[in-house]
Amino acid sequence: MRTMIWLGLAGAAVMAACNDDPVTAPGPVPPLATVFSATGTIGGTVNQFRAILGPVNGGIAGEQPAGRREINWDGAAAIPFNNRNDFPADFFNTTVKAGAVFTTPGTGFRNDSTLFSEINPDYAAQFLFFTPFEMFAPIGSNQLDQSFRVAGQPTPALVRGFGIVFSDVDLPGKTTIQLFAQDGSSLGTYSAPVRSDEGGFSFVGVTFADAIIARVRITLGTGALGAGVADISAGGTVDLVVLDNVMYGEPHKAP
Ligand SMILES: [Ca+2]
Ligand SMILES: [Ca+2]
Ligand SMILES: [Ca+2]
Repeated sequence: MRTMIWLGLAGAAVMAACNDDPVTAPGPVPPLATVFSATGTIGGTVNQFRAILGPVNGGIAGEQPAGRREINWDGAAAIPFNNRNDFPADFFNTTVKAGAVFTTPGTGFRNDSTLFSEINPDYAAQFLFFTPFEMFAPIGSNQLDQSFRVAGQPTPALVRGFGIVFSDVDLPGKTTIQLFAQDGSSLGTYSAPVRSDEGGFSFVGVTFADAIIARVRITLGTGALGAGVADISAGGTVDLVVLDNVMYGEPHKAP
């Protein structure tokens, strides 16, 4: 297991001031991010991240005082929508009340139990579920956004941490989560490390002291899944990446 935890100022490009700069008042101090990152045997880091967010609240409707929500994509309620390209974007706030809604510039979402082999048979040799047997990906794009709601309600919400398990990160710096505050400002972009073993899992998670994350932009490698699209490790030109468990702090109503 390779685990890395570091503290950083969210979204801050730290620059030394030139000596001849005019003296200016210091700007607002960006919030301090704690970043968790692992590849290979990631379970220890994932459990550490889960523990920091707190016990899982499952699909309990309404705002809970503390704890986390976690989507593993494996529940029976998703079965009617599995292995199709029209998985409902609000499923995890309406059917399962977990406070998560998704958007994508692509054409839809897929909750898949076949390692995406029904899209392309070679994908079964690339991807692996972290929790059996379903994983998730957008269709027609390698990008999706997750935003937060008070569980089961349309009310926008904020979370204090967000982490995600990826499968088959082949290129450095291309699979990322970018966190955004309620005012749309960036709280930083954080990369998942390249896969280091047969399992091929990568984890990145970020926490703040307070619930300040309104939206997360998830970028999966460098290309979208497709029948004629091979992964870069299988003779293709793009790095294909899919996601499994998504974990985040309890969504609290935005002020
Ligand atoms: Ca799963
Ligand atoms: Ca690969
Ligand atoms: Ca890949």
